[in-house]
Amino acid sequence: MIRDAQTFQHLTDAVHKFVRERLVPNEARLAEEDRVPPEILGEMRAMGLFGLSIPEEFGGLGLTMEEEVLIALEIGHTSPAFRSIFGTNNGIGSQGIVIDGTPAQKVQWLPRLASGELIASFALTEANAGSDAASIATTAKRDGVHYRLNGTKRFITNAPEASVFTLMARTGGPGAGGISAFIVPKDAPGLSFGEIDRKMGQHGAHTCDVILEDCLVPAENIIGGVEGQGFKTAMKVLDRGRLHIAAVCTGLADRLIEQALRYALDRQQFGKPIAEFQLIQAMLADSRTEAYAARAMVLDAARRKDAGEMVNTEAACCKLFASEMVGRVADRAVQIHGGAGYIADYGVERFYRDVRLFRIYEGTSQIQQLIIARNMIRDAS
Ligand code: COS
Repeated sequence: MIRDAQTFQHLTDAVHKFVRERLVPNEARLAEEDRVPPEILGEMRAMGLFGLSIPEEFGGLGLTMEEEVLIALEIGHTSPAFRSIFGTNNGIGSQGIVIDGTPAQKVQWLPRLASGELIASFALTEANAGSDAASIATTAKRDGVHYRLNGTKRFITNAPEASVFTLMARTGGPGAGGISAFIVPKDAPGLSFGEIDRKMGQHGAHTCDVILEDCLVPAENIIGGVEGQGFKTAMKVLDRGRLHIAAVCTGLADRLIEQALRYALDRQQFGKPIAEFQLIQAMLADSRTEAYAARAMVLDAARRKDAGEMVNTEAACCKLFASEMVGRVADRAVQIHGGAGYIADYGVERFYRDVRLFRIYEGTSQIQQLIIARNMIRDAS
């Protein structure tokens, strides 16, 4: 099927409406109950949100990177924990299979990920391998028709809900070249979970440890069918993921600006709306400018990716700028709300806590800086 502009516009309009009519009114409930309401999960599945980036031949919508970014800008308008539950199916949880999987792996896993029947998760991080991803200690040793995995993965998004993991483990020597990526079903013998982590924000999205004790995974589940390619798979997946996160940050910044502006227009002090005071206007204008810049960056990087360019630097620039930007925007939104910004009822403080994670996961701001500068130096020499 060739998707035309009209079909995509229809999807964008539907997501826009869904976010405002179904997700925004349930934001407080999501945080309080610490879970995505089950009926909303069903609606997300029906809309195809779990398969946005999975190719059409495997039942997904097969969006281009630019289209995916446009949808992420819409989704960004609400609590990030709503996106989290289907974000891994479109991003880090499925893309290893989409990009590097064998034809048989694609047929076996992608249709059920696209429909949302299965929830995907990405397991790279460990207690002693966060930013330094190439130093993971989890091992995978060939044992007949299986690999035997041992180790513990930490802070794994959606792990408690996940049915299947893209999981990096060491099959060879030290460093990036010794790492392989595996498709690990949650019911693989020897796999168990730690307690759900108690987090600062993004309540409703869950992380926990994934523990592998002589965990047996069929040998055919090694992504791409070859050992030693797992680190590269993870890095490619993260390039896409970082663009996605940057778009979500930008959508959320727009939401917070809208909310802060509305408050500034309503709130009267010294006999007039505070929006008429230039110091408030400066905060609104700075937020608007920075969100506009982030939008332009992420759309440009997405178009480059669609054109076949390697966007390692651009993805890092987008993730760095947009995640830091939404932190400043959320801070100003709290400030414009004054005392009300610190009170839970207004919801701004919840976003202030939620956005803090964007500067950390899928590579900290410092790792993005490192990637950008390293690539600059490489290109100059
Ligand atoms: N696409 C394709 N290949 C890539 C790549 C990319 N984006 N980035 C690196 N590679 C390749 C390199 O080309 C290299 O291949 P060769 O050995 O054939 O030359 C190999 O992968 C190793 O790369 P590199 O030498 O850059 O590895 P480093 O250990 O130096 O990587 C960084 C350092 C910081 C880039 C990496 O550890 C990283 O991204 N860390 C952050 C991890 C992260 O985001 N964690 C969040 C977990 S998910 S919530």
